[in-house]
Formats: sequence, C-alpha cells, structure tokens
Amino acid sequence: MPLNVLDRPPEVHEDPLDVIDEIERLKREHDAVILGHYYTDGDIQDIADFTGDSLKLARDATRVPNKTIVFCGVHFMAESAKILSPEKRVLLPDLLAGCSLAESCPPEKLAAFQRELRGQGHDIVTVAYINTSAAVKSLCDWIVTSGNAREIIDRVPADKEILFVPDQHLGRYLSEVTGRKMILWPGSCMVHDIFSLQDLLRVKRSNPGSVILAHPECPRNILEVSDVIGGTEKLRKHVAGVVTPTTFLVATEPAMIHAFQKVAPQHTYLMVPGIMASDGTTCACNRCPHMARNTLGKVRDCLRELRPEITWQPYYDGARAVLQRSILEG
Ligand code: CIZ
Repeated sequence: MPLNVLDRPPEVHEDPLDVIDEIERLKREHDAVILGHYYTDGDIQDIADFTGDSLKLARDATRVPNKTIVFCGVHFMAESAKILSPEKRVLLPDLLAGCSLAESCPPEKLAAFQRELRGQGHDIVTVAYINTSAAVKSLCDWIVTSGNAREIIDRVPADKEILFVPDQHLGRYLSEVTGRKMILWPGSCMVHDIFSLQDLLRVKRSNPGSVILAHPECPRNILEVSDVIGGTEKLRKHVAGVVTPTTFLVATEPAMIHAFQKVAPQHTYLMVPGIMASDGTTCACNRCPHMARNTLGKVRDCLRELRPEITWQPYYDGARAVLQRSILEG
C-alpha cells in the first residue's frame, strides 16, 4: 500500500561533521576526488577538492589522477567529464540534477532545424553552449562555455553563419561582443531569466556606489544596466581584483556568493531579487533547483553505493571529438 505523506518516517537528522568524516573516509577507500561547481551550496564547495565553472572542472576531471570523480554539479557537466575521461568512474550525487537550458534543445529538434536551415541555403556552423546533452553536442561543430566562448567564436570562418544553441541571451550577448551575426535558438536559463529589473534598480538606488555583476545568460534589460558582465570565473577574478571594500549586486546563481566571499571577503554581496509576484512579494527563485540537489548526504551515499554513475553511451562517441577540440585544445 502506498505511504501517505503523513505516514512517512521522519528524515533522520545527521550531524554534518559525521557525514563529512564519512565522505573523507570513502574518498580514500575509492580513490575519489570531488569536483564542485560554484553554483552548488557552500557546504559542497567547502568539501570539494576542486571548485570551478564547467570549463575549469571539465579540464580538472581530465587531469586528476583519481579513478573516481564525484561531480557535484548537473548532468551535462558530469556527462562531459565522462566523455573526456572515459576510463574514470564518474558519479553524480543526484541523477535528476538537470538543466533547463539543456532540456530546451532536444537533439531531434536541433537536427530538424539544421536540415531546414541548410535546405534554405544557409552555410551554418553550429556552436553549442556546454549546457546541452551529449546527443546535441554530437550535432555541433564547437562547444563553448561562458569562459571560452569569445575565443572559439573568433575561430569560426567569417564566411560562415553561426547557429548558436541553446541560450538566446548568451547568444545575443556574444553576437554583440564579437560582431558576428547569429541565428539564435530560443532557449533560456530558468535562473537567469527571472531577475527583476525594477527591483534591481531599487536595490542599486538604496546602495549608492554599488556595482552590478551579471552573468551573460541574463536578459538584455539586466545586462544593459550592469557594470561587469561575465561567466562565473571572470566575475570571481573581478571581485578578487578589487581591493577597496565594495558592495556588489549579484545577478547570477546566489551560491556564487560563497565563492566570491572566499576570494574577496572584504566586500558586501547582495542578491539581485527575482521578479515580483502579483501579491507584491519578490520570489527567491533564482536558486537553481538542479544544483541544489547536491547535498552532503547524497555525496556520501553515492560514494557508499558507487552510484548513480554516468555510464558510457554509444552516442558519446560523436560528442567526444567536438568536446576535446573545444575544451582541451587551443
Ligand atoms: O559554465 C558554467 O559553469 C556555467 C553554467 C556558468 C558559468 O558562467 O560558469
């Protein structure tokens, strides 16, 4: 008989310090290393052996000598690590940690759109943000992250048209900074799509001298009023380079503030509010629900059980070459 919600046994409370001790023991037992994205909670970033954006972590995954990688991030990141290091065991603490951008671009739809464009005479090069599935990557010519996008787009011959997938805001921003015309896929990130311009301006007004940091996945209206635009690694380097204590308004996933505080504790960081609901309350919906699936308990459990594991899929073969040349070479 199914359990009624009220009949469920209460969750056992575990002392986080005991969980961390067990994680350390299991890491030694299984020769494991923990990679943690800047968008995971602070306690996950703190136990990670390496933290970073998807570019840095994908590279770290190929360089670490360990047999097992626990990838605290989302599915496409762990998948990319497996594709670039097929000989390693890659664990993702929660297989449901997906990505709204990756979901917005199914491979069959992309393949059909590419056929349609080619049929109309467009000579396209498809550039995909790394926030895509391996099946989509295998249909693309280049994979970019917020950290290497400009550099890679500059390599696309000028006589080619660029189809950029799946983030329309990042694509539009890159088109502006590189001067390359692009055909944009209409995807967007659920976290960055939702900042409220009105509330951002209000916070800015009540914090004179504050500096707005924005991720290029934000819509144009947010980028237009921002002082520094960049991927997480660029923003982190920026705050670390500012000596004078400053108030930064942060228009990206709020867990990033933990990474900022570690390199530049002299500053004050304020989250940019999300859009206002009809009752006048401002949502706190900028937290990525997928990244939040990474918890200490799940990291411990995946090391105990050695699953969920990202296992090799036949279609990974098609994504390997493009990932290698985009992420590891050049
Ligand atoms: O590339 C990444 O890791 C993401 C998702 C954002 C960023 O700018 O680092």
